Order: sequence, then C-alpha cells, then structure tokens
Amino acid sequence: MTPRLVLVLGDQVSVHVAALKAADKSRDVVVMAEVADEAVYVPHHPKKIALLFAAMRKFAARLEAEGWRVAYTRLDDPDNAGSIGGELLRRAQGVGATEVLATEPGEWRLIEVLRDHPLKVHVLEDDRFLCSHAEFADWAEGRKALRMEHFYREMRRKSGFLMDGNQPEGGQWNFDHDNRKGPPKGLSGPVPPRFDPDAVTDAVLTLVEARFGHHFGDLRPFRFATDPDQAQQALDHFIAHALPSFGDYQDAMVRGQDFLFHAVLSAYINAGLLDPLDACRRAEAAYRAGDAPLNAAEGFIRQIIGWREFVRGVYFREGPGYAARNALGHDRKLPPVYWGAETKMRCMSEAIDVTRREGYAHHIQRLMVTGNFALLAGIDPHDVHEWYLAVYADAYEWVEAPNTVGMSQFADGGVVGSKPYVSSGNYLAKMSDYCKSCAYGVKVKTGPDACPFNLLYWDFLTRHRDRFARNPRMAQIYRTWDRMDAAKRDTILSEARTFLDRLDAGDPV
Ligand code: FAD
Ligand code: DLZ
Ligand code: SF4
Repeated sequence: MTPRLVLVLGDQVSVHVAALKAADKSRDVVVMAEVADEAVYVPHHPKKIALLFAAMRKFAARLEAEGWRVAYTRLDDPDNAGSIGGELLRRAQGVGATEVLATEPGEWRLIEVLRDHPLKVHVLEDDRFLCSHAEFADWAEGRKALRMEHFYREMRRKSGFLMDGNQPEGGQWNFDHDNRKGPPKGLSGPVPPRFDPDAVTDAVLTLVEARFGHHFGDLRPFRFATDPDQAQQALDHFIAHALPSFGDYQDAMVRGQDFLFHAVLSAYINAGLLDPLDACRRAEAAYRAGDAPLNAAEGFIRQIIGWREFVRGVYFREGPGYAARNALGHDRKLPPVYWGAETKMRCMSEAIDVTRREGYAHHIQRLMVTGNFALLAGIDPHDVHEWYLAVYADAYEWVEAPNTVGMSQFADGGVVGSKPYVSSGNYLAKMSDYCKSCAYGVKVKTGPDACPFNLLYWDFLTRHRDRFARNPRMAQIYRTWDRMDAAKRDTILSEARTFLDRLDAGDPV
C-alpha cells in the first residue's frame, strides 16, 4: 500500500496525538521538521526554539526505536525546504505519498497551510483536551456571554475532578477568594528541577545559538526538561513542594522569586511532554491524601480544565481573525522597554527580566504588570500579541491569543472577560514587594515621582469612558474620578500625556 505521511509538529511530541493514533506503523512515514519559517514568523525566545528542537529530536529517536519510519529534517539539512508545507511536499516526493495525516495545529496560520496544501491532508482534531470543538460549540450555543466560571463547572462535572457525588468538593466550585494573599516578608518558593543538557540538547543549543542567538532572550543556561521522564520529574516536584502553597500565593509577586509556588509546567504541557489531565489527577490525589489544601488543588485544576480549555474553545470558535482584533482602537507601538530597554519601573523590569532569562513569567506578571501597562498605555494589541507569542516558551496562538488579545488587552471587546484587567499602582503594591525598591512612588499621584500606573490608569478610564462607565462593575471607579478635585484631574491627565509622549519618543521611563 502507498505510504502516507504522518505530520508531527513541535508542539505535538506525544504518542497520544491523533495523527499517530490513526497511522499504521507498517505503512506510514512520520514527518518531523525543524524549519526556519516556524522559528521566525515571530522572533521566538531562543530557549523556546531549543526546547522544541531537543524534544523533537528525542521524540523522533523514540518513535524509531518503537519501529516507526521517521523522516526527520534538521534545521541545517541542506535540502530543508524551510517550511512545514514545503517539507511535506519534499517528503511526499521522496516516498511516493499523496496523503497526509495531521493533528490539527494550534494556530489558524498553519491550519490554513494544511487546508490549502496540494497534497490531500486529513486534519484530525487534537484530542489531548477534555473539551472537543463540538462540545464547546454546544455549550456556547445561545449564551449571551461566554464565562469561564460556567464552563468550568461543566468540565468539573464531566471530568469528575474534586466532585462529591454531583456536588463540588467542599461545597464550593471556586476558592479564588482564598487565593489572593499578598506576599509576607521573606516569602520564597521552591526552585523547580533543572536538567543538565545531554549531547542531543547540546547540539541543539549550538545550532540555536548560531541561527537565533540574536532573538530576545537568554539561551543559556538551558535547564529545561526535554523528554517526558524529565517533565514528569518536574510535575512530581511541583506536587510535592509547591502545590500546597499554590493557592494562597497564586497572585503574589516577589522580587528575585521567579516562580514562587507556580507549576512552571505550561511549556511541557503545551508541547506534549506532559498530560494535563494527569497533572490534575496528581493534584487531586495530593488533596485526598491530605498533602495539599483544597484551595490549592481546586485552584490548580481550575487553571487547567477551566481556563486552559476555555481559552482554547474561544480561539477555535472565534475563527482566524481573532488575533487581529482591536476593540479599543489602540495604536501605540510597543515601546523598547518590552525588549529589555532600561526602565525605572521596578515591576516592569522584574517581569521583563525573568522573561528574558527564562522564557517564563507567571500569570500575574503577564496580566497585571506587562499586560496592564500595555493596556493602560494604549499599545496596539497586535504588537502585544506578537510579543507574548515570541517571548514565552509556552506560547502558541490557541492559548496565547485569548489570554493576550482577550483577557489582557480587552481587544476582543469582552469575549474572554467581562471587564478590562486594569489597575493603578495600588494593586501592585498590595500583591508584590516591587514598589518598595522602585524609583517611582506608588502612593504618589502626580509629579515626577508619580507611579506611571497611577497616571495611566485614569487616562485609560477617561479615554474609554463611553464604553466602560455603564459597566456595573466599573461604575464606582468613575464615581471616584468624578468626585476628585477638577484641577487634580487635569494635572493627572496632562502628566499622563507627557509620560506617553516620552514613551513614544523612546525616552527612558
Ligand atoms: P500555573 O500558574 O502554575 O498554572 C498551572 C497550569 O494551568 C499552567 O501550567 C497552565 O497549563 C494552566 N493555566 C493557568 N492559567 C492559564 C490560562 N490563563 N490559560 C491557559 N492555561 C492556563 N499560558 C500558556 O500556556 N501559553 C501562553 O502563551 C500564555 N500566554 C499568556 C498571556 C497573557 C497576557 C496572560 C495573562 C496569560 C497567559 N498564559 C499563557 C496563561 C498563564 O499565564 C500561563 O499558563 C502560566 O503563567 C504558566 O505558568 P505555570 O505553568 O507556572 O502556571
Ligand atoms: C514554535 C515552533 C518552532 C519554533 N519551530 C518549529 C519547527 O521547527 N517545527 C515544528 O514542527 N514546529 C515548530 N514550532 C511549533 C509550531 O509553530 C506549532 O506547531 C504551531 O504554531 C501550531 O501550534
Ligand atoms: Fe510598578 Fe509603580 Fe510600584 Fe514602581 S511604584 S513598582 S512603577 S507599581
């Protein structure tokens, strides 16, 4: 029988992907390719490229050891066609194939490449998720607004995680109100396991350094897990050492503490090195054994079967134009501070520094520091989207775009969130220790030392008054503004303008 090609992408390095499950080992040829197009359509962090190339090489070796025929193309292969579509054509000619089995990619961009490809490509739904496209469509059908909390309850019932019969464990679906503790002095979390590069990873590091070393981000030291066993060790470590405090300090930020009690597993889960539902089972087992409190286990499981599944549902339901949305009409260019230019804002320098070193920042840094600043400053959400997609090792459009364009920038007009995630410096002072060592004063509302978040917050709210003043959850803020002395309001807005002019001019801020 004519062989078919079985496409396995860099974020599909799992034996459980649909295309491999549908393929026939004795007939088909697995195609894996390191291609320049995928590495540069946004300038991915070198650690992210290295993670994927190392994981791909190891996965290909495993498939071969299990008896698969694998056509693997390295980036420096002289015949490399440079793109996924091109590699499929080249390999098809090589083995005489006319058909391809593919697991649905996580970006519309590549889905379209496969749909329009001259070969006959069978795109199979990626079933590494709890909720299929059809189930999400059924759930969303007829709803005025899609809200994660309602979706999450469905997923709890479906999965059975933390259920007591048909009721939620502990009598509550969501313990988020227990998960907003500010950091006490000296709070520190466990350091996630780090893995020394082996020969395969070393070769990848040399290649990535030569080809993509100029991208934003430090390649070395490189200590990521690059195979399922190492990723499993990272999960074991999280469950034993960080999960117990995960809930309490989920929103906290501490200077010099890159990970606190976060899992630091998203890059592994999204690439296929870890099974998300297995991580949830482990969290529930830790709770049932008395090793983790309910607010921690519930909070962790909610992030995975709630948020992760919800944003995926939104991305595929909203269609290919989603990442280009700009409901608030923001058009400021992304300022150099996002690419590491010096800044006096401690919160921004901390969040961007860990991003540069680790290809990671935790959720509240992404949402309430870099995201909040971009939204308040009116930065073009597409620029913001491309930045997040490039700099985080866990970023693929299906998960990154709803989080950035939707949750963080409100550019989808309220599909993901019912109100914008904006705050003045107050919130950051409560949830972090950053302000204590910042050149700006978080309590200072005007003048050269005023925290920029304090100025920009009011500027944002007044610019978008027509849209948000009628939102019941924001009305109180507008009342506070309206009660403020008129001269003070003028000063705040004029100083915000001056700050934004400096940002536009590329001046240090
Ligand atoms: P933890 O905080 O320990 O959470 C545990 C797990 O839950 C994560 O590993 C992840 O799999 C899942 N999770 C948590 N929050 C979310 C969420 N909002 N959406 C989806 N999954 C979630 N996450 C990505 O995986 N890829 C992205 O590209 C991405 N971009 C983001 C952009 C912005 C602007 C924001 C605000 C959030 C983004 N997130 C993204 C969500 C979240 O910030 C990361 O999943 C999380 O920081 C990963 O670190 P962790 O493994 O330590 O997660
Ligand atoms: C992110 C990425 C990078 C940097 N390189 C490759 C690659 O060379 N080959 C590959 O198959 N996949 C790569 N990826 C992951 C893809 O970009 C990802 O599969 C799509 O964006 C869909 O999620
Ligand atoms: Fe950030 Fe303002 Fe606090 Fe400085 S004072 S760390 S700019 S919130």
